Amino acid sequence: MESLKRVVAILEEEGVVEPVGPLLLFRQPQQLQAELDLSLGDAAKEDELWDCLKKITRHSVKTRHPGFLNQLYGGLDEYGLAGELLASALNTNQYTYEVAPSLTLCEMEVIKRALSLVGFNNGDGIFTPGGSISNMYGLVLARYKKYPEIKEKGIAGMPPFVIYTSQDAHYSMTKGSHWLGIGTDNVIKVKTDQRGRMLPSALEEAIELTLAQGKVPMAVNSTAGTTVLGAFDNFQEIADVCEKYGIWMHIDGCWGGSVVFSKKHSRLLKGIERADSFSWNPHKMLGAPLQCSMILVKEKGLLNAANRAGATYLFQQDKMYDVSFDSGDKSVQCGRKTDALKLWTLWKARGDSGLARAVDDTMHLSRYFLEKIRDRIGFKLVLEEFQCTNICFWYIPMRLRNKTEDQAWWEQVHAVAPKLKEKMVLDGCLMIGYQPLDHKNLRNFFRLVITCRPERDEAFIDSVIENIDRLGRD
Ligand code: ABU
Repeated sequence: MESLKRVVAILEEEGVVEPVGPLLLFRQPQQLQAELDLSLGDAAKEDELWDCLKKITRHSVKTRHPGFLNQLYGGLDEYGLAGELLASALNTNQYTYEVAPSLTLCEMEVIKRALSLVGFNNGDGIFTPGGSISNMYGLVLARYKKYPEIKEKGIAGMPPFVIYTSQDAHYSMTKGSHWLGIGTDNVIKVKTDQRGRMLPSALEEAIELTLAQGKVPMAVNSTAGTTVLGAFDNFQEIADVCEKYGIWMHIDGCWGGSVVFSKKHSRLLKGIERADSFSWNPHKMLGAPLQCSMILVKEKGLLNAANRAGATYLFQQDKMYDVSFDSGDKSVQCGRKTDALKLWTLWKARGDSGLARAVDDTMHLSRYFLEKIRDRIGFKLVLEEFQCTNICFWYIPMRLRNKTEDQAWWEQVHAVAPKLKEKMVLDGCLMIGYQPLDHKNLRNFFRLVITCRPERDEAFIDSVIENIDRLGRD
């Protein structure tokens, strides 16, 4: 309890609880290394330890600061934090009912409700250590469903498997293909339209090519909320293609899956119930503490069949309770954090309607920002409309305004975002991510992301625009 009190004191003193100061006191890595004595060896004196932890906190990014608009996560739901703290303090493992009785039931309830929102009526799911792993589960299940013997025999001697994902999709498919022995050459990046949505016709062409090459189409990964442009694929049309060719359909809903709560915006997810698996990260839009990710599967029993190893020291079949409540063999991990509790707590506190309101408000604010910068001098939109709460734009400083937009001009615009980002970070008022999109021939642009937490208002969004203008002055 003494430690907990000291942690709370640090959080208060260092502006984590009420993030009113700068969102970061930036130091270059060597400078920070010199300022923080992090060396390990002899036991530290108690005061030295706490002083060190205070400094670590001081030099951490205050992601609860409203100016943190940098990633697909940000802020922190206070109820989520309560669940996270409790889970950490309980310090147990999600794998068996034996060591996590009530937490097992929490995970089951959250998964049941999530399955019902996605429209998987007799499905299954588990929490995983993050979206990339959730997506990898999708690939493992796709392959197991087609060739269950792979579990015992391995992939030697099999024809090459091919995965289809979009040019705008998250890179986890590339990483997953390597880890699963599929190979990154066998990940086809299907062309997208201008807004970043996978083109179903291009998907079909790619599948035909795979078949002509004697390879095996394994899985299609479509996306609900792409990482940069926030695009939602057309799930109905992609499901038609998957059904036609008998290919597993996975949806990476890690970012945009949370719109499922909103009556107004859930139309973006039309057709998701036709997928075979779905990944969702409430630690993104909803502000659940990192990490909070799950894989949802349409077919009950498949997770267990694919991953089961039957360790007899852990999953004894003659236990004193119904062992179907042991979830551990559905997972590739052995030890598994009890991540469900933080989402259960957050969801229980806010209710479906509270979460719907949070999503709607966030969508509204992103539209407000979009309309505010649409015709504002110095701002140039990457797209006319955005489907999610990522709003992408270039900032055009005074010296580059009203000039011909030739290659030399774009070279200069490309250099603006990193420079302006540096100013934001050093000023401590804002953090907004930037990136190029090479496949769309787009030079560095900002991606401002609004999440449900902390709650922001229109006045704050106005101040963001003013701050960008102030820092972007030549
Ligand atoms: N896992 C994708 C998140 C990347 C981002 O926060 O921008």
